[in-house]
Amino acid sequence: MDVKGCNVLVAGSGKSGIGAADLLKKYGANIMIYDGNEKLNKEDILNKLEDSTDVEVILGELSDDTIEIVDLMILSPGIPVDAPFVNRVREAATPIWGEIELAYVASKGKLVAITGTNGKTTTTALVGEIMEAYFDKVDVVGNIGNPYTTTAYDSTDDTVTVAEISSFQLETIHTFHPNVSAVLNITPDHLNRHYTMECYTDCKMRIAENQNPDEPIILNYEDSILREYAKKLTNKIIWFSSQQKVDCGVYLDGENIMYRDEHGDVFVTTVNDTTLVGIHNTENIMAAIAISMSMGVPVDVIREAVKKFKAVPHRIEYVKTVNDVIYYNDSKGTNTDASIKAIEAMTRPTILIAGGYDKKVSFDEWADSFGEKIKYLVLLGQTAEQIAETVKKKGFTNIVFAKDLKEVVDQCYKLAEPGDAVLLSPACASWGMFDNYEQRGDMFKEYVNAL
Ligand code: UMA
Repeated sequence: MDVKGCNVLVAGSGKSGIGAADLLKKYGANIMIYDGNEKLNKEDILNKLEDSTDVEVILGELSDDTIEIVDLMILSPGIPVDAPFVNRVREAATPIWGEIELAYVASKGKLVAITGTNGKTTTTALVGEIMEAYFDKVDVVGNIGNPYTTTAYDSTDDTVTVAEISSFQLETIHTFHPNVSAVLNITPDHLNRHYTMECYTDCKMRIAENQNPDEPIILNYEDSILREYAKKLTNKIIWFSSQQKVDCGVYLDGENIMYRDEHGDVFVTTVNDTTLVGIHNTENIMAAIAISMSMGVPVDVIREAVKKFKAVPHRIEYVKTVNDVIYYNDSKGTNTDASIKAIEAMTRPTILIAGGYDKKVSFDEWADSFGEKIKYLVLLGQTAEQIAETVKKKGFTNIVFAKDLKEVVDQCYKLAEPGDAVLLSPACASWGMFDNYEQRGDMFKEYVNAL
């Protein structure tokens, strides 16, 4: 990568920005880190860098003088591509790359990229473990919380990189080219950023735009949006389906997960040989199998790795049982579809905790999934009122409001009776009240463990 002596503006000083700046430094670029949050401390940002020599930090407003000297801007995923300062950089005809584009350009070896509205973290973690069981050098990166830029420099021709990729990250790719890609599902999410489902879908499908026709894209046959979109793809499609046999790909035959290609059908594993629960997790496993088979991993290695794999934290995670009430942390249920899956996985009368950052989505379908299972709804955050109005229209009135997560847990403790479950599955992002969903989930677990 030839950026020596170039003036590179790294926008965003979160994980991605720091990863990008560290990487660029190794290639000899002149680095300016810009963050719109003027309350941040410049020293704190510099201290996060491996080498902060000659790195400039700019907070708050970005001047025209700075924009004029910038040769390349690296954008963090959380910054909208139509933010005013981004438009100003674009108008100056300065190239804009996302953090994953930068990492891709700098990296070597093979790349597996996984996207989808839900299940991407579980699937990425599982694929990572399968790859680690077979290949010598594996990096698991991306939206999962480990920026791709932190591993790119040390990658070699033998490295296998498994990347969880969000729609935000796909907006700013150019040459990003996975050897194997996967789109697990597409349901409404992040519509405040992408505006329409069409734009959101187009953005997700960019994951495969640079792939050659013989390189596989793994798709969920039961997702109507994906099945429709597949008609216009020129890629090699490998399907997975929890409902029917597919001509080429992974399917469920009773409890058996099978793989089929032109050579015939192969038994891979059974749904009983895993600790993951719910049909959505069976789909994640099937996607991971399709990806791993495409990467040439033998079936017995896949079977063993699936068996050993444990659920990722914050995804329908068991926390504690208090007075025969089971508390579950599903803080990663940051959209309605993920939360519906958690509700479906509950087998007891449930007190549901929901609400958070407003992504401008409807809560109708989510409220319809309550059935008789949800006893009480405890609400917090920006969307609390909107959610209350939606569920009231459907005749659900057992609603309690709380000002913070501590009060939420106290309310649940009072409301719950032996035999109930308490489920934190907010159907909303955590932003605004928490740094991220991990912090929200960790705080919830802390309060529950103190009961
Ligand atoms: N910022 C601005 N201007 C803006 C917006 C943000 O300057 O308009 C600054 C903020 O002040 C902050 C910095 O940008 O200092 C944060 O950057 P960021 O939001 O891109 O966050 P990172 O720490 O770099 O984390 C990002 C991903 N975050 C988002 O996409 C919002 C992380 O995904 C990811 O793990 C990480 O890169 C490593 O790749 C989190 C996420 O919530 C888990 N993802 C969404 C999701 O899963 O639904 C997409």
